[in-house]
Amino acid sequence: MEQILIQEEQKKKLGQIDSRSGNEYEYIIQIEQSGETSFNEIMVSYISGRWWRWKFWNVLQVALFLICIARTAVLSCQGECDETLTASDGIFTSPCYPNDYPPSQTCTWTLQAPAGFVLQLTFLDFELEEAQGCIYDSVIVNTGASSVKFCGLTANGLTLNSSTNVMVVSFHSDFSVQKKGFSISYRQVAVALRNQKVTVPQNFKDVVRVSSLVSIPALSQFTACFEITGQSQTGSGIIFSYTETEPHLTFGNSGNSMDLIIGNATCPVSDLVTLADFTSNMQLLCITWSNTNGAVAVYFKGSYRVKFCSNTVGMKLGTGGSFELGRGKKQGQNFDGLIYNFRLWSSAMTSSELATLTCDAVGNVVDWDNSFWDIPASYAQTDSSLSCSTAMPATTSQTTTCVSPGVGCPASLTTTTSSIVNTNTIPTNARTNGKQLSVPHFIMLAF
Ligand SMILES: [Ca+2]
Repeated sequence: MEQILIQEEQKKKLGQIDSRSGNEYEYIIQIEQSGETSFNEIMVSYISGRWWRWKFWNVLQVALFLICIARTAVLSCQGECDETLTASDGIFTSPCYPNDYPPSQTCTWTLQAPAGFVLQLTFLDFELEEAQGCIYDSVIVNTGASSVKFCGLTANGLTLNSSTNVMVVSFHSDFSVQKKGFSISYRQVAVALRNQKVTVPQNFKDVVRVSSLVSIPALSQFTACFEITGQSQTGSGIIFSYTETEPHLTFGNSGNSMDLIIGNATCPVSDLVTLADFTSNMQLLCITWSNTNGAVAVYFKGSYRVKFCSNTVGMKLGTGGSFELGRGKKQGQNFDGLIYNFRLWSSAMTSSELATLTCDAVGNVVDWDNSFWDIPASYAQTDSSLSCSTAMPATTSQTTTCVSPGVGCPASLTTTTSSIVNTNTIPTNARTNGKQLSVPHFIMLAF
């Protein structure tokens, strides 16, 4: 027979765990087997009754902690609520979208574009609690010239343009009734080509060219000025060309040397400028030609160099051709770099004229303006640091200088806040919830 003897004196006090919880004891239990003189010892723990109170207290704390964690997880979608967005395009949403936005939330997104650009935003999705005057939940868009307030479903699908390079979108929710909120896309829109530089296409199928709406006259002399940047390169690099049925004017390196090619006459100009002269710093380059004496001059980095190519005397460029950056006829021959502010005049400027030429001097044949160029959008890069970047117009109406579609011509700048008001025909989605039932609306705020 076996028996268990608990020897109180052998109990080992482990220590008081908590003043309110009691003590925990550990006992040595000796198992005495009859007929044997030895004892087997095992350890058991004994915990006094007050331990349960201690346990409850700690479980409660853990539970509260877990509740807190869960709430934090819910609130975490409020992150990045106040932001300044400077990317050229993007999307932002209300907190927790497409789930309901949190109650009592206030957010502000400041869309910031470089000088010379406006911002265009589109409500991809929009649903807020609806109320007369949007007094509960609202989105306010400050376009610069005015402020427009939205709630309900009214903003869904709308596009708004700023009148300056800053646009502020504010969101507010009250304590009750939440909806899924909104998703808004935005993009910076260059007002003028003067704010953009252009990559010379390396792809055969892509062409940056003067618009076919521009009639290029017969030229017996010309001046072409542009700013150019690119890594020093060897091999071929055609910078621009004028093509009728055949390339009739080409400037650049066609593989052997830097040449100005007019018709079938080649004028080597490597002694005036080479591709290696072009660096990552954008530099003005002008090249002039006159058929009276065959003078070819290059103005680059402030120095004017001229030579005479008699084989071009009497040549003439015909009308009706296509003027392009690069050559666009053969893969891999184009200059690998960026061109900005390309302008063409029908006369050969003198060195003093070139030295005093300003970036905003208008080319009388081709100017650096959207109305003169057909530029695939992916080849134009906005850059506020360009030499002739324009200041932001005071109102969007000034953007009507875009006479033909181009990368810098905003597609729908005529969408004004006043026209939006008239499109307000979306049915109500109001809920009562103890609040006043209302009709859909949005509100113009005057500053
Ligand atoms: Ca609400």
